[in-house]
Amino acid sequence: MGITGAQALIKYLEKEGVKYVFGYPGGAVLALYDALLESKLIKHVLVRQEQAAVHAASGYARATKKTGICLATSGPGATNLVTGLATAYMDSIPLVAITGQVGTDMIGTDAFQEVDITGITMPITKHNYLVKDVKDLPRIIQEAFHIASTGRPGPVLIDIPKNVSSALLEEDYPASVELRGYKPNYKGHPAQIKNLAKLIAEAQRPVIYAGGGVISSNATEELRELAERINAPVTTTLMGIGSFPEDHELSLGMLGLHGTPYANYAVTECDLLISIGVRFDDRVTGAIQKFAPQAKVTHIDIDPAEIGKNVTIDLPIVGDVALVLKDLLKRVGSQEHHTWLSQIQKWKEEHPLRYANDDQLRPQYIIEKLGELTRGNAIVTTDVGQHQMWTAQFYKFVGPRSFLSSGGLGTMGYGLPAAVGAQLAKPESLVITVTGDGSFQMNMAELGTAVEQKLPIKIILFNNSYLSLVRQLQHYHCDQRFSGVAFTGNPDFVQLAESYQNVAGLRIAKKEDVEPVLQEALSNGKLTVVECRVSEQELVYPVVLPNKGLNEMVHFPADEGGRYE
Ligand SMILES: Cc1ncc(C[n+]2csc(CCOP(=O)(O)OP(=O)(O)O)c2C)c(N)n1
Repeated sequence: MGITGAQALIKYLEKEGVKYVFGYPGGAVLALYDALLESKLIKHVLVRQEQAAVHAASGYARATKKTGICLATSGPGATNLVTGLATAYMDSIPLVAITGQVGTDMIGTDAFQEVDITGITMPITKHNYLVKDVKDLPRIIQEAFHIASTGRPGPVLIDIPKNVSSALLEEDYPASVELRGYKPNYKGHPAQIKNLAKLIAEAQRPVIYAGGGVISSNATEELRELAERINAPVTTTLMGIGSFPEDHELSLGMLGLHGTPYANYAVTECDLLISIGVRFDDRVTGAIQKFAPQAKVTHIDIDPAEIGKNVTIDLPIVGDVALVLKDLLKRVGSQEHHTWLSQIQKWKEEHPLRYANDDQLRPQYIIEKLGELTRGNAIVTTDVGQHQMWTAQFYKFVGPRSFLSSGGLGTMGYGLPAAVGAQLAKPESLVITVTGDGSFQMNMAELGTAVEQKLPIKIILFNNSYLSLVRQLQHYHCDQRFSGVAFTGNPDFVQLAESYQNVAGLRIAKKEDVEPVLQEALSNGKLTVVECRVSEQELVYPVVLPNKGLNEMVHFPADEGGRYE
């Protein structure tokens, strides 16, 4: 006699080294939850809404490089995963999502809680499966883990009908994965690598443009070695933050829409752009015809579909970033670029990242202090909005997997559940969420999950009672007609925090509070919400407006103290 599909699933998850399953139960997954009770190796984390289960699994994966797992019931449970799956897909995060489905004989009948989740998630998963026969389950689970974590990582969904979970199974886990038609190319073409080395040797004004691919391939050491060897400045995308230490003299910080002025100038003026694990997102390029106009553009990426997608590439290399950089390092010698680096230094001095550093409470100042107090030794998750951009600009990240944010989809509600996943993955680490009052209210119920799991996450909440990044867009694009962006019904967030057991609620209302309150929050060992009362009138600078090139950015208007009403 065999075991049930549900028991087999749990056994194989154990075999894959799964420690946490983030989930929410329902009728279609009763057997899976029942089998989960027997596991000594896997802990179930009950979230408050399925979207948070995917985000938590994603936070876990981003903090560790391991595949994150989430579990939901059929129908509404499954559809609640959609935003999280799209978020993970856009950011290439390895996930396996398991959903329950109505019995195979009921599929297509509009049965209670039936939804075609494989159809719905087709464009937002790397691959998905509907398991029609329990015999296929072992192979499918193994393939799902393989596909999620190899090549360009991504989410994979497995939809398991009720009768499949309860059917008996004799099959065992296959010894190895056999997937025809799926063979990621890891080793870059030697001739192309040689050509890149030649372009590097000839370049006078090189810039390295590093993205999330550097982090997902664990290539930060190689990146640093390359930058130092060829004496080239490094700018990162939002997803690439942490791939290169921002306290390094070759660091240009982030480029693009809200990037640093010096990164935007350097990319516009460079003669060689060494793009590594990036996707030439529109937030990075600005007007595409004005992007890196003087440069030979080279691109290293594991995913051939990325090459030439948005920008014409002079020299493509398809392969794993770490392996390609290792090969490249064998071929490039030391270089100096004195003139280029002194030009960059001049830009840094003339156009630093700025904000009104006056006696008002400024969100940028809070982030800067947070960076100083933690010295980059924390995992910081963010939500989406101005606070996210200021965190990217002012925190000064020094290591990989320390900045976890929804880059591609820009998903509000990501920060807290991602922090739950990251803190479970790294119990010894300080985990901080920087959020806005809009984003926080999308998933603040996850405070309950964090309480239950006893996670000492620090939530730095910028409360301006506004959706202020949208307000900023309306400032520029709608002639300051502010529509649908003000909250008048916000709770008292300090009281809200304190309504949970053993959660601290703190408040920062003026500049002098910043250091002492942050210090208290960072050292109290508890789940803590720090509400920072900031102004909705603050704007993120610099900003590249539509159809403009990166060098045409709007700078911080120094004399106006950051206010423009
Ligand atoms: C789920 C979702 N809905 C809508 C948006 C559009 N959006 C982008 S930023 C933003 C405002 C965010 O406000 P808040 O979280 O308070 O952050 P702030 O900009 O004030 O720092 C909105 C509504 C989004 N990114 N995600």
